[in-house]
Amino acid sequence: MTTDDLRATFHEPWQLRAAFARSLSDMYGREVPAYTTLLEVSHDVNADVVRARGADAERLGSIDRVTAERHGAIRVGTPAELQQVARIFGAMGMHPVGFYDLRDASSSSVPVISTAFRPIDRAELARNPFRVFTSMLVPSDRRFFSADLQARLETFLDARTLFGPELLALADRAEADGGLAGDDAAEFLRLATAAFELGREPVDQAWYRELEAVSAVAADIGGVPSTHINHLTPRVLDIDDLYARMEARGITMIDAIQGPPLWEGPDVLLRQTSFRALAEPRTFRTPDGDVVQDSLRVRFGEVEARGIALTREGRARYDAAIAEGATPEVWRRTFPDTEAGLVEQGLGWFTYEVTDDGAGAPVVRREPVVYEDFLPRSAAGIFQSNLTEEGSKDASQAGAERDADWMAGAVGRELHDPFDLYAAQVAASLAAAAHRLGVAPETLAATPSVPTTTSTGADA
Ligand code: OOG
Ligand code: NI
Repeated sequence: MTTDDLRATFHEPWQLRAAFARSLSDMYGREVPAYTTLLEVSHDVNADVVRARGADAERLGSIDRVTAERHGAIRVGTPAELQQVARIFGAMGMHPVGFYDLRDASSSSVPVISTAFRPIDRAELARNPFRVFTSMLVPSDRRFFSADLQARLETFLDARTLFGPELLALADRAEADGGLAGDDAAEFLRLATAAFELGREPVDQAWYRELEAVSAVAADIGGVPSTHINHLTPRVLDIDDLYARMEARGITMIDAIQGPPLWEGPDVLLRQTSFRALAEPRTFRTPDGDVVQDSLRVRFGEVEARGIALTREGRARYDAAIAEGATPEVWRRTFPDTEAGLVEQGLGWFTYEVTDDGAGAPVVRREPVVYEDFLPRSAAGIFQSNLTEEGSKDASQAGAERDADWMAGAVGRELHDPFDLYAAQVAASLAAAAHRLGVAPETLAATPSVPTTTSTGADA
């Protein structure tokens, strides 16, 4: 859509979300050229998979959805900053979902807790599933920060402004009015995108290095006066092929693909990998007041393949399998190798749709629900494999207690539970299907092994 088109029309939240994802992608491509290579390779891989597998390739989302699909990652310092982020994403129909504690999930020093902003309704996800993994520093955690460093960090964070008043006012208006008209939408998108550009202001070198000795992630968040997008992740249909093609192009990838192994059964949850953080030029102010050019390696290029969302039971099995080593052998012992098996054992989420068989008879189709969230272990793995320094962490100190309730308070909004969202989506599909068939929803729920396509013989 051109700027002229934007000006002409009212933008609903999903249109703002889709336009923001595109605008961020264009900006990140200019800042990190290797990301553009990643997009090219992703497109090639997806086109090849669609050619080879036909309709089956679109089982977990249409190729249009998958091609446009991105997740971003951002990092902020304080609850006040997180609340502002929530207002900006709220304008785009993105809500906080899930709580991730990365402080313990990683052996290196990652002093953050996180949530993800994303659409929560099925129709909204289908329109554009853009999501942003959002991490917040925990300066009061003594394993990482002394009382003195905490105090200076909080003073620094409280003094900076990441999001200006015009941007926040437009965000609030969009949320209240259910969208923005023409010029306002264009201005909102411009300001929101600019808020996540890499800062050009000189970085206080001594301050940055002091934080970096504790944690490179802490320095990236609290060592600079602005924020930036850390990575923007496209979705691919064959991540093993993508990994090989990137290496063939001479781009160094991290050692592994995080998450489930490559195996013959259904894909579940999430598999992710990334190219290593690249050195980007940054300007520093030295203690003597000189302004010097140096470089930082903090931003990387991640890519992911999404699978079927798992129930709590399925997730417990997943966690156990990952702990065992995530080999194909472990997977064969842990998971059934068909979708029907996942349904029968209550491990995966599936919706039920009634369609017409073409001759007027209703047909129930079972469709897998795509996993829309993240995995703390993979997230920690991605953080960790892109850090050049381990940082320091004093495990003998007690960590600051943080949980989902605390996060909900910090963000100032309801924090949705991902499992509840999947369950509600499935329940809604069952109710609608049962209504169309004139049967009780339990009848369908009790026969979860309906094949992909079943003629029920019932009257519509
Ligand atoms: C976030 C890392 C987590 C993912 O996809 O799991 C993440 C970050 O580096 O800020 O994005
Ligand atoms: Ni990511």
